[in-house]
Amino acid sequence: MITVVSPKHALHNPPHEFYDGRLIPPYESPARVDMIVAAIERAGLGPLLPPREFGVAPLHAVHESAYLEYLESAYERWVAAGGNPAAVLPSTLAVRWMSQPCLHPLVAPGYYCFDLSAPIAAGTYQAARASADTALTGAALLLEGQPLAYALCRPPGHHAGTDLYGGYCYLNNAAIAAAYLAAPGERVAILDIDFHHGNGTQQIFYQRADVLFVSIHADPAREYPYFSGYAGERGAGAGLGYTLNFPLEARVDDVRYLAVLDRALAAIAEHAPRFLVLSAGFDTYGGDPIGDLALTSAAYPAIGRRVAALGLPTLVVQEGGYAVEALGENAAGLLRGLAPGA
Ligand code: Q9C
Ligand code: ZN
Repeated sequence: MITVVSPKHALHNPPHEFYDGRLIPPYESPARVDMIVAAIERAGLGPLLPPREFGVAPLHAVHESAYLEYLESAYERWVAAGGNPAAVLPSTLAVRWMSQPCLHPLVAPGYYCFDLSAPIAAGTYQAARASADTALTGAALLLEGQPLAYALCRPPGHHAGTDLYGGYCYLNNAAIAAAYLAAPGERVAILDIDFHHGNGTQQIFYQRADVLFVSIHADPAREYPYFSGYAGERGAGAGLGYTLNFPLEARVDDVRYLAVLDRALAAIAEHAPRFLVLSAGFDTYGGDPIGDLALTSAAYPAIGRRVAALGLPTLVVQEGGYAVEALGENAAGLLRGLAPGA
């Protein structure tokens, strides 16, 4: 199995996030990638390669041009206008009927983000571009015939929508890869097993029938992202029926989780996709500091074996997971379960 990972992830290192009225140290840290890389090397799971460069064209297939232009220059413009050089974090958010696109450099962030957990620091855009290239390289490997690739993306992506960032996510790596794989008219499925609902990925493909989006996550009635991820969200227009949400109650254990996973996998098999993109978060782990599910490390190889039984070329895209000490073991466990012959 090939892992794709870029050293540029470390360029994204904001000093804080804002949560419940407090500036706190970020849960989403560079150490996460280091732990996963070390575990992959320890387990002998195959080579680690740097990403290729794909330019901006595949980003435009998913994100709006004005949004991409904003992200590219947001930090420099913020600092030049007198914003805190530590990171971009807006004070005023564009919500519902107050959503005119005011592009003043200290204000535009509030038009393009939906929460305060995703500061833009000096290296954030470069890291986000490398993260998208990491997912695209994994997609290219599948197109070249690899049965399995792991895109060790950081920052993560599944909360980023066509023109919104938030939830530690700026560019939607999994969506960019899925759109790239779907481009030649192929059907693709995305299975999102991060603890949090993949609201950005859902929004990007909500009206499309060629890309099935299936997500298993904490019930948004009690957990982030709160305003999206309910079972009644099923797609719209041509995409009606091609979004499937499985909200979970608190403290779900391995047995219960795997039973829900089997239902999600049955829906994917019915779609008969050419490729599977697995948005993989490990914040479902019982020890995760921001999750409330109760999976053990043994769940991840079991999840991997079940997903592998679909028999689909699979791109694993790294999303969340904040129990840093266990993150390497959990990620390596999923990959071991997925790898052919495991
Ligand atoms: N106490 C991903 O896992 N804040 N993003 C939650 C919980 C935002 C998670 C605070 C969580 C975003 C990729
Ligand atoms: Zn998450």
